[in-house]
Amino acid sequence: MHNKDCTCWNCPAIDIAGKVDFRACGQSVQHFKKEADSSQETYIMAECKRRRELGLFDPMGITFEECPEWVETPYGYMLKDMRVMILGIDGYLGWTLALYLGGLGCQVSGIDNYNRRKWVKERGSHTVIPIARMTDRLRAAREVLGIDINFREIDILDRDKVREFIDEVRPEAVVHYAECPSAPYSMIDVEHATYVQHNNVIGTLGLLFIMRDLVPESSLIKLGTMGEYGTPLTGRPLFEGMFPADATLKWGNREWSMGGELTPRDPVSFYHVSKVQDTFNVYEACKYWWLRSYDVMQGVIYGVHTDHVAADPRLRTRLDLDECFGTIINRFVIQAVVGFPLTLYGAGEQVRGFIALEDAMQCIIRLIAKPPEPGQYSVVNQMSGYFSMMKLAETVAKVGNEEFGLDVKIQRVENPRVEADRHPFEPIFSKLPEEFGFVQEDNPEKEIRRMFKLLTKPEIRQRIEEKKHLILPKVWWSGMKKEVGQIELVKHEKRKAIQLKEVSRGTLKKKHLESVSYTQSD
Ligand code: USQ
Repeated sequence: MHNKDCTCWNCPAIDIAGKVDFRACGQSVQHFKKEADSSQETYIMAECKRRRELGLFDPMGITFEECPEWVETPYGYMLKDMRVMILGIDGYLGWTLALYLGGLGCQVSGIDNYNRRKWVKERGSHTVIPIARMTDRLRAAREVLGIDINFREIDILDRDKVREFIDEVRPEAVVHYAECPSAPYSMIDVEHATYVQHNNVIGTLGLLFIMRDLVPESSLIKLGTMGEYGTPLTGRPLFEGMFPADATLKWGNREWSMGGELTPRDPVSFYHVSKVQDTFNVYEACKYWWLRSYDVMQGVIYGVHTDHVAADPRLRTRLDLDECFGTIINRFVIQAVVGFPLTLYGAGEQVRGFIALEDAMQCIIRLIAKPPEPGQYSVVNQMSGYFSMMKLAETVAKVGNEEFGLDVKIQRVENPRVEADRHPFEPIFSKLPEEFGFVQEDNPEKEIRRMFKLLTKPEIRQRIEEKKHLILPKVWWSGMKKEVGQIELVKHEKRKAIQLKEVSRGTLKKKHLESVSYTQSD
């Protein structure tokens, strides 16, 4: 169990009492650990809200393994009937996570204002997998899975209502998905850019104050994005939020340690900028108020499957095809189903980190199971592999052609975004497997196959046909408004040549090369 040695110090069920120097919080919690039982200057005692009979005790004295309130699950020890609140519970990830957590015996609550449904409707689109209304979702969760979800229709910007609900539920972990997730949506015009930044940044900032006042001991699992880092052309590794202890900065003939400092961010849209702003706000809140947070830099998600959402049609999670809310692998499979040539933007050699829906759920649950220490702000890069867009298109085409009898073509279209489409990429994503026991269970090919099975059903194919005209992008980062034009249909031989070029390019870092050759044979 990855969290067996955690102690009450990590547990959201304790109240901290004692003489604490709140100025020395954040990264320096080690200091208190050392001093806990010796110094007269600083000491901390704990009181357990679940086991009042213990009185005041040393928070480092009882481990999760020893505590009867922490029970074994496949994801580590978890607090019995843990109260987890999901902000944005009606979305692609929120709904899926609610069922997953409910299945583990957590008391799940959540808020949503149905904005995701509204944004997609505003773009003239719909989810290609039909989803039920919230009342029907909740009823189905109860009837089919025996899960009771405490839902409230609330906008994250309505701070009074959020405060009231958090006060009522007193969540022990808060998962924050209540943001607009779309880069293209934020680039439509000034109204959309300001709307996305206001919704995301102010929503999160308000939440931080509410958590400070009501539940400072709860962990905040905050959804960030790998896109915060951008794709530095220097090839510098994308560390997990902060520089490792042995990183140094050299300038002239001087040298400094960079260990523990936030790494540079280079976002790629106004949406991504909102996530960077969140990073700083959450980081500061942990520093000022001893809040505890995992900031999750998530790669691009793909897939539709977990056992829970597949248990009944009313439990399905959404899947979008439009340029704003459909993400690449999902869009490619959707395109393939209706014979639309897969849309590679630009050269198609961009590389991004990816993670399957089910694996992403596993990661979040493992993070909930191992809460950060008071004041701890920690970043995890949540992805399970990285691939070029061309490689992904090839994989979708291969599975579609060979296993589903389709005729899948690939096209290169003008790239409406401002992004490097040839670049080195060396993400570090070792914390989740090494510190939280994450084991990858899914991969693009497996999930693509599963998606084809579902999406080739006549009623879903029909829903895709109805919105096919929304596949080609019209939102340009430059502000131009026109549908992108085709550059070329990519012939099979050319696809092969591009991949070979990828592996032979001398400027790429060794690790990147390994990844490319790995994905070729995958
Ligand atoms: N792309 C294509 N063809 C398409 C769609 C996209 O070539 O039809 C390319 C884009 O140019 C981009 C890459 O695929 O280089 C990824 O695009 P995407 O639309 O799948 O994802 P993105 O806009 O990066 O945003 C998505 C989620 C966002 C999350 C982000 C993680 O919408 O919420 O933060 O993935 S990351 O990309 O790591 O920043």
